[in-house]
Amino acid sequence: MSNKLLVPDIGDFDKVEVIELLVKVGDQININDAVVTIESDKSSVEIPTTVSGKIDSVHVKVGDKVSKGDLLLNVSSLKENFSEKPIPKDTESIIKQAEVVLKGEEKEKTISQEPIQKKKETIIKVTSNNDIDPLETQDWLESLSAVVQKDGNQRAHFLIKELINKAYREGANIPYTQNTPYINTIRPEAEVKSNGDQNIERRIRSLIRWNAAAMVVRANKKFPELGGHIGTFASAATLYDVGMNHFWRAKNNKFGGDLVYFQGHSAPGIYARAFLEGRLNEKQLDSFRQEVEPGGLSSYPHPWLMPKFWQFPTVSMGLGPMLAIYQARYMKYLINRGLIKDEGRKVWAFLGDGEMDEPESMGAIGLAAREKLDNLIFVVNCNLQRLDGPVRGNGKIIQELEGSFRGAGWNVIKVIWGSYWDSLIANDKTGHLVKVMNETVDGEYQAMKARDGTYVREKFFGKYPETQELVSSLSDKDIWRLNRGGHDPHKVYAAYDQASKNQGSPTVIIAKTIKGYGMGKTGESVNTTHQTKKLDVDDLLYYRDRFDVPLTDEQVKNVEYFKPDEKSLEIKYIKEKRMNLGGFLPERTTYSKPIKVPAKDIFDFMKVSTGEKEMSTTMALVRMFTNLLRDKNVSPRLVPIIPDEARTFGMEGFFQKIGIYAHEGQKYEPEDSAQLSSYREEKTGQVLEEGINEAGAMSSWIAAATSYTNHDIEMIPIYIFYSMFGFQRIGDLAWAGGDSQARGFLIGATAGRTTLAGEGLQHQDGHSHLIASTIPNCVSYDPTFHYELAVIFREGLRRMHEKNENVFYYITTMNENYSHPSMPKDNNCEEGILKGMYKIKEFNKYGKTKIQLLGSGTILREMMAAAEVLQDEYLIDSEIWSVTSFNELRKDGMEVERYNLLNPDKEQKVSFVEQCLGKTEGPIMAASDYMRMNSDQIRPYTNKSFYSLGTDGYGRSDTRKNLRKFFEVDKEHIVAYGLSVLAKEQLIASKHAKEAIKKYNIDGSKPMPTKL
Ligand SMILES: Cc1ncc(C[n+]2csc(CCOP(=O)(O)OP(=O)(O)O)c2C)c(N)n1
Ligand SMILES: [Mg+2]
Repeated sequence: MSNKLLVPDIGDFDKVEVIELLVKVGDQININDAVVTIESDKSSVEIPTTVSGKIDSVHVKVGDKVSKGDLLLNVSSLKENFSEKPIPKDTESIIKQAEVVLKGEEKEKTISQEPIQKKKETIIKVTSNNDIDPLETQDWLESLSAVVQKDGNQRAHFLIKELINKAYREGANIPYTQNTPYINTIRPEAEVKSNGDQNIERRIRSLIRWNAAAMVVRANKKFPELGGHIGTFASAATLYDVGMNHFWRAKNNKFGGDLVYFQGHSAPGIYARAFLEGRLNEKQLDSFRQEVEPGGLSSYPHPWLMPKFWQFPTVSMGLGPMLAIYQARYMKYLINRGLIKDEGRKVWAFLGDGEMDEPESMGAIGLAAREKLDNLIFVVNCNLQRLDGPVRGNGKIIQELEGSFRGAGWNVIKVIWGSYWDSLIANDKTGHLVKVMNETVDGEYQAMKARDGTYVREKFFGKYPETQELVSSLSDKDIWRLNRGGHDPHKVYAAYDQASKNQGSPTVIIAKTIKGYGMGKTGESVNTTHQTKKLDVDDLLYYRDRFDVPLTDEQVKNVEYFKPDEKSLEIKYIKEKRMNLGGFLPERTTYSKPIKVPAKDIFDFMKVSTGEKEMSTTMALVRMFTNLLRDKNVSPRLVPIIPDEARTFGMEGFFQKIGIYAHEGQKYEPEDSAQLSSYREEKTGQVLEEGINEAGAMSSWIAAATSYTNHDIEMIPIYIFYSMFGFQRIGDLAWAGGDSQARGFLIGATAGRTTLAGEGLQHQDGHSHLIASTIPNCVSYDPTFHYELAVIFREGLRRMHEKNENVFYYITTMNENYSHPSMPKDNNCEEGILKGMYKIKEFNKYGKTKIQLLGSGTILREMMAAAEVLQDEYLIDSEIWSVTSFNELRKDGMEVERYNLLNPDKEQKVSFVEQCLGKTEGPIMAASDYMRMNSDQIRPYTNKSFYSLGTDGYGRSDTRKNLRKFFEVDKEHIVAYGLSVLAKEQLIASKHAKEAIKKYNIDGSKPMPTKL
């Protein structure tokens, strides 16, 4: 039986070129095997076969242009393929879902067909048919109607609100509202109790509190400039301790480990616990914030500085919450793709209430709910204060957060009141206590904790006679002891327990605490708490007494640490608890295996000329990926990340080939299902299509780029973005990526100030390489030709994923189409590409005057064109250098210069720039599609005269030609400037330059583009 394989629907394209034949006559092929690669001027896509069998004949060859319906292959098979053609997976699941829905509808119909009791017409109608006592319902509704008629809507609204509050407190499942009353979500009766020894845990916590404060105070006694925070951890100690003792499971050889994002400036508390656990010693605590000598403890969680300890950099506020959300999503991605086991691991993120004001903190909460991230738990420490003062003096941060998170679909657990409040709330028969709780604003709550019990009785309970009465038998001391939920280990335990068991949605625990808890008059709940880093003797004595730390007055005066004997109950307990949970935390380890990079020849096709065929480097990159996806080692590890720009970059072919990750699969038949590049979502999909969300995409990239440590699996994330919306948009995340020792590729596509012609000021990037250069472990390149890209990319794979170097790559690719030459045969070419420059062409016709032309990215081609004009019209020789990375050249130059200055008596090293240019003739002129500062970076590392051209100033939309003219980086300007440079160097007469300026209509009086 013979079947024909035809060109499928390829969308809007017609006459598309065949660039690769992946099969030949006689091959056995199976359904979905790629047989041919076709390429339009925008993208290349593989065509998979829809028939299986042996190939009888091939009807196309490379270079042919094909359209929908053209014959590709004849395939002979044993059976009739059409009859055995399986229903596509998507269609099958859609049919199944439709059946389920239909069944559901039938059921609903049968219920609704039951006789409905005729009711008297009222203003409000009963819609539920699950009513067990319609008469009673009727009474209630009639009462309500009467209220509406007699006292108006407002009164009705009030009564309903009161009813809901009452119902909530009785434990009834009430309908959705934005907020619940200002009480704990978990009723005391429903609290799951901890099996921990509360006395020992309190003693341990007190010691951690003390040592955390002591390390900050001691550091500042030595060097007052060092700083540090006491108040934040003081407010969060219980929140951390309960997690450490009972919930957070460490990574070990049996389990992948929970991932905890610690609030940055609570670091002293985490160190103080590690001290009791025996992981850090006194000397190390004494080197808090003194990191220059090895062994110092970093100010905040920085994996770069403490690579065996910290896992996640969090102190730039807002990054922690966002990174944690995408980490949890990435964990599910790995599970759904079958790359790691589902072990029920959790991601916990500790956040400040002030931090929640950062747009990034709340920016991705919708995604967390949508993706049903029940492996994610946020703990917001609501100590009601930020750095300057109250977070919401006039409102209630807890209620505000509750509303936002509930609205987004999270499971919200409020932990507001400690156990001492339980009986008061239970006795609040009139509801006045909850009323005061609801009415009191955070500014008042804060002020109360800065005062005393008498003040609280007066200001809080004194508001209504009913509440005054409620506490009449309590002393002021008792009132003062009424604790906040976040300081009550029982309440915190119950919340963590419920959060850990929650399914189908992420959880946020909103815990109320006191900033500077236990710090007394100078630090507790006062506006200046955040920056209190010095405690005088009286404060220290108070702190000791407050937490019963067994130190003498003398020891307190010396601010000594306290660590019980190794055999003490406390130390045994703290270690035992951690051992039960699998080990210590935080801890950063790596057991991933390197990825074997593909053989060099996988990129050979990029080392030969494209001939007449023109393409952009963005397209060359997509071609390269298509090839990489055929490498069995690399393919499953690739994580393509795109923020809604796949079609811009010609990557839509990936949708069908490797699928878009969607945790629920695809519940609909895509509009373009018949097309080759159909929008295919799948549970095991590989592409992370992030939508218009660069920060989210970057967070995904960081999660994947640190997969080797957090999930012990080396992955190759490739995040492709509009270069302008890269570093400049998410620079802080990129910095955090560097700190995290991320490994992966960032691709700034459609790059360059003049390359992206029509898009204008906000799209045209002329500086991303400069921002990239600020990140020490970011290696960046601006290649021009496809073989440069191939060499750079393969080396990136080798360095990062085979050799496990902790660097990441930033590569710009363009959307300008041109033909690409073959890779020069010169043996040093590859080394030059990687080090940053190599000679690509030389004009030596006249042997009189010479200039060195350095070009980068697409401007290299302007240089090459200018060199021809210089030779043909002005008899000037030149050498043209392709500069793939001014950044890499500068790094080398700096290092060499430093070495030479530090070793004046030794043989002086020569920078790579000087190795290339030192012995050449003539001045140097460099240009790129970036600001002059880009090429100026190497100016100090050569002794020759150096001039640069660049695209300083705001971009604007126009044709590419006009833009290059405007920014003076087109071939005409290069010629004119080149002649001027030679005249300045007294190598030719200035009249030549003047003539060229005139000839090319260059207006010498035009202001600098930076001023236009
Ligand atoms: C992006 C960013 N902006 C500013 C800061 C400086 N900063 C450090 S802590 C802090 C206040 C934090 O308040 P909150 O989040 O409520 O934490 P708390 O200490 O109260 O637990 C500020 C403004 C920062 N670390 N990151
Ligand atoms: Mg705060």
